[in-house]
Amino acid sequence: MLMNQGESDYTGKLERAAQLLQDHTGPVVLVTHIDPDGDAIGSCLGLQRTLRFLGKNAQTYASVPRYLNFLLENEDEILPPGVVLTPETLLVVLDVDSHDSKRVEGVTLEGTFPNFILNIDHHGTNVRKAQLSIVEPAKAACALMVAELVALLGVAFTRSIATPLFTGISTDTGSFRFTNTNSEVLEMASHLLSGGADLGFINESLSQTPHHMYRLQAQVLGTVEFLHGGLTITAQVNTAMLETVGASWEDVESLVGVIRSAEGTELAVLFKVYSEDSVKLSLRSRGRVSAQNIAIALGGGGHMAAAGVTVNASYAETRARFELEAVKEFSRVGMGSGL
Ligand SMILES: [Mn+2]
Repeated sequence: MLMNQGESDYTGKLERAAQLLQDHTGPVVLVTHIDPDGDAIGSCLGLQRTLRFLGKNAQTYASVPRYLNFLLENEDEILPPGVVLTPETLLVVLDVDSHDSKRVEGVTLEGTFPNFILNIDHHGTNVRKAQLSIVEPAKAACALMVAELVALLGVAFTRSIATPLFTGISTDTGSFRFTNTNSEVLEMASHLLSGGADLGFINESLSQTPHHMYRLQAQVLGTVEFLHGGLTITAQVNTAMLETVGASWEDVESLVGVIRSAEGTELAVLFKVYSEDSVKLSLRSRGRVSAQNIAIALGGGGHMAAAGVTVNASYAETRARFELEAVKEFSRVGMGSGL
């Protein structure tokens, strides 16, 4: 694979990170992004357990969503956001740009960055301003990068370490179905399974749909529309729908996955109408168009296959802006004729 200059020394940087963590005697604080997903929590837990195995004082601060609680071995394994760093703390920021203060959760970093920061991330939009930024967009999951770091630290994949890392890789590859599922992903998944990652436990724990979700899905699926000659499927969800069925915004994350399998579509978009002037789009692509390009054009970010953006405008205006950018993206890849 051809890599650009900044990313050509991935292994060297990972080795530096391993050395840094080995040598560090003070506390290690791990944080990740807001609305943490399986990759975010899995990366933190995999690294935290590895560091504790090495005798380090390592602690994650994050808001664990209820559906990922099964990964925790005890209830205070991850503490709520709001840590105050001491000068001797090494800060590890996973699965998010350490310098994106709106997205980093757990610690307040606005303006000042007094501590040494190790940033491990696979988002190409990362500005790479940490003292050690390991950013590799070609990696399917941050948990894959952490697993490679764990191997460099010489720590074996036990059930306890492998299970969250496997969950992270599984989450960001859509259970090994997205196009980012390459041989490297499957090889690492194999190593993690050999180490005791419990695939059955992970998948059964992740497929525990709360009863109200079926009623929420009925409401959201009632809003489905097909645009762009059937290339795009959209749906929307708003506060009133959530209130009707007793659901929360946290419940909504998975719904874009429900619509993305529509026959003949290339793009799936779920509009989360937070208020009169705030709408979040969750975009999914099957791989021919870039969800990331559309999200970036609207002020957000993400990956080719999965991206998101919050637009401060009405639903109607947000939707109009989205449709414009989607047509541009379909045109860019030669699918725009007649749209
Ligand atoms: Mn990720």
